[in-house]
Amino acid sequence: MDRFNSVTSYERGDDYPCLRISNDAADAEIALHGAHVTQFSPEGQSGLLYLSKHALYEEGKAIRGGIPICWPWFGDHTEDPSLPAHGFVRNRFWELLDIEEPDNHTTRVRLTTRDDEHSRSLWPHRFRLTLTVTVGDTLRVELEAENTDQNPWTCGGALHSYLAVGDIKKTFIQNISGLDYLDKPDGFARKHQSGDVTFEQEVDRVYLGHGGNAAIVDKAQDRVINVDKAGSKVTVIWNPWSEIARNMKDMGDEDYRKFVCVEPTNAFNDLITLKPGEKHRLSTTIGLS
Ligand code: TA6
Repeated sequence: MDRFNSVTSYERGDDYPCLRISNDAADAEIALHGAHVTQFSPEGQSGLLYLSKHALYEEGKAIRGGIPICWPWFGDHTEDPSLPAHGFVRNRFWELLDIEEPDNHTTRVRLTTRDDEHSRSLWPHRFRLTLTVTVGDTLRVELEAENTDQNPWTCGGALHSYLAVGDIKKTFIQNISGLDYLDKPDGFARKHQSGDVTFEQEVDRVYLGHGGNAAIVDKAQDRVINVDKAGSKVTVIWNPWSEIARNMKDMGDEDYRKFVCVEPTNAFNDLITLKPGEKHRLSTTIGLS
């Protein structure tokens, strides 16, 4: 890798390359596996992303925490549940495309992946993905999907962001009120959200018609994480609560208290169809307000 002021590369274990970014505005880390942003801390702040101490750093396994890239489908595959949950691009190494340092406060890293024999055995289409990660006062992550095939195809996806909070029981989410959602623990029953989203049990909800911002109010740490997005009309909010967390081998038993996922999503009534040569961009910007 060329020399950059704010970026160093390192290996986490054998053959598991990662990038560490440290500029005047923030620190961040990205694993090339899954083009996965695992950490982001604005100067003087504790991390805005939760990362499990038990996360697995192995090819083919998604990292628990940070921002997994779900693509080309979200959740279970609708026709074939034997296919990997949340698609396959979070489970493979991506390539580093380039790095830019426009000023001392900003570092931009681009990573890419495309179809190959293995991907076409899971999803029979040609594509190119480019992830642009911009580390500054805020963290911006943009996933660009391009149809490089001869025919149109349809995809879903999500930026499955694990946001760090001091205590989920003292956390609520604003700017979601008034929307309908599909409640996964209740068989995807359609319900209505009145007021802020609060957490007293497992929450796994698909909010429909949510095109804008969500504010995660973290009373325990007295801070508000702001999540803005573009290219998505669905937001998934997830916290597994105690029992599911206990059964996840890559998460500590009490870790459900330390995060909430707020996920800019393309799924359900917001799937994306691209003709040959067309592109779709799904992005999130995460910062403190
Ligand atoms: O986004 C919410 C969700 O789809 C949940 O239903 C839950 O299973 C979670 O993602 C985690 O999925 P994973 O495959 O990363 O364990």
